[in-house]
Amino acid sequence: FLTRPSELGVVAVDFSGGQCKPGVDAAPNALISAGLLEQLRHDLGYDLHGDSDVHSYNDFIPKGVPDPDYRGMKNPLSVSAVTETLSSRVYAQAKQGRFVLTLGGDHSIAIGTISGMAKAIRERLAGKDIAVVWVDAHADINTPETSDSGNIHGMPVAFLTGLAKTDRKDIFGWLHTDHLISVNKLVYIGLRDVDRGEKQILRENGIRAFSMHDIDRHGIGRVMEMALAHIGSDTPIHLSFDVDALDPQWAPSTGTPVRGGLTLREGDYIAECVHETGQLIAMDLVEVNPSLEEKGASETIRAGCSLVRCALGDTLL
Ligand code: B3U
Ligand code: MN
Ligand code: MN
Repeated sequence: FLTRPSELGVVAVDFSGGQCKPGVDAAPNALISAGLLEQLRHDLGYDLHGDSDVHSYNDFIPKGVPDPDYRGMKNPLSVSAVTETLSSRVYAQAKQGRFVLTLGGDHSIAIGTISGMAKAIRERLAGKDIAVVWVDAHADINTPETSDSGNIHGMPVAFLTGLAKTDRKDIFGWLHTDHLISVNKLVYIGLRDVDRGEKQILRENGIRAFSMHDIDRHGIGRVMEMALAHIGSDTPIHLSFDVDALDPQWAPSTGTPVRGGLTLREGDYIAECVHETGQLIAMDLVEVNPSLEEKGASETIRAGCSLVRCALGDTLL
């Protein structure tokens, strides 16, 4: 599905407006300073395009206008404006046949990355849909109405699937059908903190989800077989990896850590398996927040670098 498989479009998104804790905007620089891009270039042989350092996505937040809550959503104008710009940047990279690697930022940015990929692949491959593997402790599928927090990083999947819509052009009204994904091509892995309303949405839409319970029962090997079988071998895959899917033992520096998560090896294994399909076209790494649990920040950054390397084809032998 990639016409230039050794070319990487890097998108570094220093944005934190999808949730309330500052610091997650510093992650792209922290990951790059830790040597991530150099590892991809030197050890894995990728040609890098796009962002080699971070230019501020906060520049796209509308200036001098208030950004009041809308249907309970916090910072709706800002998140919409930033993800709209991000969507067109990801689209531009993907149109050139490159793999797109996005370093977040909070998980609201997936509204931009996945919509941009969905549109580019539809145009390049005669209307083909993309699949999404969403690795996370949370389902991030609240609608504005089911959300208790109002944080948009808990809602991206609802907007991307069309389950949530608004009638405001400036609040996600830029999302068109060619930006959206099908609930049938969405698979979750690692869930363990899902809100009541979200459970109902998952059930009503028959969305395939592997919780930590499923991983305990079947093992990560069998879960990956089932997850990839659900997607099928003819569909390009976008991997959206929230670092909080990992247990806080491995990734403590994140906004909403939940105990009982994936080991680092299980996370790496997920990324390796998706890489091995040859179907992977994009990856997001989100929710690394170096300013939280500062003693664990370097460990969390190292875990993030490892996940990205595995998704991009690093092997143990
Ligand atoms: N489901 C909750 C909590 C949450 C979602 N994503 C994260 N936390 N990281 C919410 O706010 O929607
Ligand atoms: Mn998330
Ligand atoms: Mn999460």
